[in-house]
Amino acid sequence: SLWALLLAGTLALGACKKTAPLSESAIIPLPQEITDGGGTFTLTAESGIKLVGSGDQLTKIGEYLAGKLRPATGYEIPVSFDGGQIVLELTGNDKAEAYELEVSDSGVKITSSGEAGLFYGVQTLLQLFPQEIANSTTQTANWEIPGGTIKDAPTFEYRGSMLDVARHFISVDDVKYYIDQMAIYKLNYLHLHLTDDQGWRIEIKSWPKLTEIGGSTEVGGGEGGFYTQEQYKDIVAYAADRFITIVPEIDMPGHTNSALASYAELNPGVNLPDGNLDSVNKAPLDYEMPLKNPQASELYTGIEVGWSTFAPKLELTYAFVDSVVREISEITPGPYFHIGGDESHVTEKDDYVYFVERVQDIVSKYNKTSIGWDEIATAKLLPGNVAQFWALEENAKLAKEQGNKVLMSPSKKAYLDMQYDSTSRIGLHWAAYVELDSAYLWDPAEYTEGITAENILGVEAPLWTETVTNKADIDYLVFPRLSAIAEVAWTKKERRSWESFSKRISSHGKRWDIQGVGFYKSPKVNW
Ligand code: TNX
Repeated sequence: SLWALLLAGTLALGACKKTAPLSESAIIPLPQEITDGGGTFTLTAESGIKLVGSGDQLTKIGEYLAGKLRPATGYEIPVSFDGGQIVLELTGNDKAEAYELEVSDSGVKITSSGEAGLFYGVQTLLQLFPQEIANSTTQTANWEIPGGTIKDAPTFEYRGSMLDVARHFISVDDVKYYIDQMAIYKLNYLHLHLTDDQGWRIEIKSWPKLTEIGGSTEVGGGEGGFYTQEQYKDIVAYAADRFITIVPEIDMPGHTNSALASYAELNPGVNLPDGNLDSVNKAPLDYEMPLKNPQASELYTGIEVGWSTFAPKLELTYAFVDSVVREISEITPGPYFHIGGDESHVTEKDDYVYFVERVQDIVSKYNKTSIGWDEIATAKLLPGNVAQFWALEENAKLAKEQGNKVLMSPSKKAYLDMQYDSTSRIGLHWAAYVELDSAYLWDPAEYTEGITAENILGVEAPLWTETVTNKADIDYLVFPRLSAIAEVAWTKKERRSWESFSKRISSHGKRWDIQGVGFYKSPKVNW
């Protein structure tokens, strides 16, 4: 009778753990359309993944899914074109991000006309399994998922995040970790802020001192670091396998002290060896170059902004920018090159405009589209170029008036380096304190007056790293806010609610705990 009691108890417990309907699953970002169906699908030791269609990445997507299912289940999960209950069907060969997912007693089917869409279907599927699936060692669990259909597609085409690897250098491994996390939330652009006053983080073969000198320190005086071009290519490829495009940023003409410290001749007021200024100073604006000995600036490890500038009237500046843009463009398959342009407080206004226009031309010569912080909209933008809104609404409007799109990164909502509240152990608060609900409760198309969906390329959440020195710091500031921003970018406004999000995010917290992601346990959520 003791056994009967135990058995009854176990059955009762099992019944309590009944799989919730598909429409109540903790999927983030919330899919656009979910229809509950009868039945459930259970993954077993006999389950496999069947690929249908052809495409370079199809097998990789199947292996990615299997790689996520194998450790916790301990199952073999073969991937083949022959058979399997989990079908990944590629119906075309386009760039579609939309997908459909069907779950029934007999199996799972994900369909898309694009590899990216298929990959997103896989992310959704992974979130349907019990949280134990996040373990790296074998668990005993009932690997059951609810039946029904999901039809999904993103609201905005650009869904990004930024890592400032300049203020504090971030290792290749940590960047890859970040890419893995982004992929879970269907984010598709990673913007790398590769240069700033405190550090130059990308090898430029024709200007080697940039990394030798400019890469040698960071905020607080640590040892800094940089990516070789090979390492950068490795990051690009790792991201591409997760349908994430790298956007490299060289911030200029301000935020350039690390370059100015590396090369004396980039500083305004340099006296050439032959004393002949004409050879470098061919810019059409008149420019009184004070004659003095070439002098590089000092390396900088503080966190003030807005005090450095390239010399916009010095022709050598453009030869330099040309080399940098050329070398980076050659190893960047994505369409965008970020030219910075923020907080150039010591650059003369006319010079600033002239500089931004010439740099846009250089970028377009190398077949890239420029993105710049919103200040670049004070210059004449080339068609297709993008202004990244972070502070000034009038700049967003200038971009719109020129027929250019805006990338939405309002600092009061999307800045991952803002403290959650006054007690947060790291972070800044010049824009706002950004609690999780605040990061969630806004809509890109309604945030700035006059800037509507048709003017918006997408959303990006930047992580500035003045106060961020390691992975634990990244985890703490980024999660759970990045998940909130991802949903703001993906899910249409009418479907979003804080009440629903705050429930779903708690289930993601359990997975983060399993995986050792040191997220911020916001008091707004019942974790
Ligand atoms: C402003 S946002 C900056 C960065 C700082 C950030 C800190 C922007 C375009 N410029 O240089 O790191 O504030 O929150």
